[in-house]
Amino acid sequence: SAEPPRPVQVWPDAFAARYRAAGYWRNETFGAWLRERATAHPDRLAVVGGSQRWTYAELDRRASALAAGFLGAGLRQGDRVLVHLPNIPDFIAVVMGLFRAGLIPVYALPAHRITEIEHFARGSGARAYIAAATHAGFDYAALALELQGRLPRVAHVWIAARDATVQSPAGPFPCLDDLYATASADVPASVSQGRDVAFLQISGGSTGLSKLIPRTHDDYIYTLRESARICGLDEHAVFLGALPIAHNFPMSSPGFLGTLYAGGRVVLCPSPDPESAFELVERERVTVTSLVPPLLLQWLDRAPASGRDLGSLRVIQVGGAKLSAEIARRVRPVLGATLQQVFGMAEGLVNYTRLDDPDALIIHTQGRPISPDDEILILDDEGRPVEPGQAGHLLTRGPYTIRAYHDNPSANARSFTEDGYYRTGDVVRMTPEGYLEVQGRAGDHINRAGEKISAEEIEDHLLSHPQVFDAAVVSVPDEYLGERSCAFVIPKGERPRPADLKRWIRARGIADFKVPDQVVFVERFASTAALKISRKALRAQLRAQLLEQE
Ligand code: J2J
Repeated sequence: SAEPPRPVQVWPDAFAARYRAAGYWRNETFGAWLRERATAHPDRLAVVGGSQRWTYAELDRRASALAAGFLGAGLRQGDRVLVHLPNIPDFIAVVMGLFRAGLIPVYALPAHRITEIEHFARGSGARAYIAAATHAGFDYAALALELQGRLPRVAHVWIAARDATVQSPAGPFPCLDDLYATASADVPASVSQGRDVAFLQISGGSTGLSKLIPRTHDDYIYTLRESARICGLDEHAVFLGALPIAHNFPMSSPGFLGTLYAGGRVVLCPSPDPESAFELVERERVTVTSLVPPLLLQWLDRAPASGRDLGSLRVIQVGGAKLSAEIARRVRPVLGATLQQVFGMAEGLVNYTRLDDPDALIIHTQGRPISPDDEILILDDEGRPVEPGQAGHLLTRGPYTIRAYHDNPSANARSFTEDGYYRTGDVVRMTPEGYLEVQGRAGDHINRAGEKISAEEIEDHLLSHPQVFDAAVVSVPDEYLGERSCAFVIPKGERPRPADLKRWIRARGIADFKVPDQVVFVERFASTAALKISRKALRAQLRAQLLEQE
């Protein structure tokens, strides 16, 4: 079979030249800057998690050992490697080791299951899979076995914990701890160039399955540098990774990578529950963290009675889904920190409110772009610019927004204009100050507490059930989650029980957050009679019907 294509990301020459001339792209690489930091301040703490406390020198050494181990096992520069790890220090050593070796991480969320992992492995042509043995009650080593059974191309598996007992047919899976022990004296700081693809991030997926997003060293490091500056990070910064750090937000805005880039310390919280986070904030004197709105709600709710000293917190970033002004207002009085709203996307564009902005902007807007070269278009349904201050579709291009997904011509044709703008699918308006307010989405995904769910993907799973004739999945406003998912189902023959349908979906091997929160049975969809009604129109109608009933 043909070799799968290598990931690339190319901007037209004139744009690339402009971004280099402006100093955005500096031909820096991940492997090289980590070595620079480790040389400049070897003994400063870089990563804290569980019982581990790694200095910059230690992180650098581990990255080199892993790089040597991965290449020694037979992986070749440019190979893709699925990274399926929770918030543990190994996550950071692994990605830094992959960067150093010129290998390309493909990030999966801990919640993803075999169906999604297989999709990412196929789409990227991955040759290796790295996971924890078990985490939060799930057996990732068993998933590894299943994956290799389905896709023999994934020839290499590494498991994070030494006590992994799962045997592959060829014996126990090797573990990272064995690689850390490898001698690695002759690993170069970096074998990559700035323009090379550093990793594949996954898209929120508005239609169908997630797409793969190739980001280069040049473009991503630019966002780290600027995000760290905008968020006031320096060597004194202590960043708490509370959301799963495979998410683009806690990874790069400025996230754990931006914190390390700035020479600060990353503290990893392996569980999302606020009490674990508060304990770490107090113990490690955390200064900044990133949260999605529902998690912020929990923090606001539980911080006062937690008995923890949270006085070290300077900045609470909130993004991933719309934050209401009501809640935004409570951040400073309750948590004693400055709120920063963050409106970003794994495809590129990130907007921040600035720390010294007036309260009106911090509370009511989702910020303004990182770069003076982020180009923003707000268009009406016919593709014409809206009047100033009016809402419209957000399109963007710039020095860190991709021009194409990996190996996906049909998605590229849909998601990018001919002159290279990315269609975000978001509906926004711009304030006179040039700040964006997110109004909603044009596309049909569900933004469930910051996790994006494609309606189409879940409908396909429902349709595979023998007692389902047709299905439409819609988002419903939810006080706590922001949005929850509701599946309208036309049964075929005997009506299945909602719980059985949910179990069916789960058994398809997909992330738990994608299982419909609510199932409503209907006899027919009113307008499917008019044969050509779009799914989009149908979903809108069903959503309206549901809201009316409530
Ligand atoms: C409303 N909607 C928002 C916000 C994202 C930083 C922050 C977030 C993400 C992210 C990210 C929103 N208000 N503040 O990658 O680097 C919705 C929009 C957007 C989509 C992108 C980062 N912040 N959104 O959430 O790729 O609909 O990235 O297009 O997961 O989340 O989702 P994702």
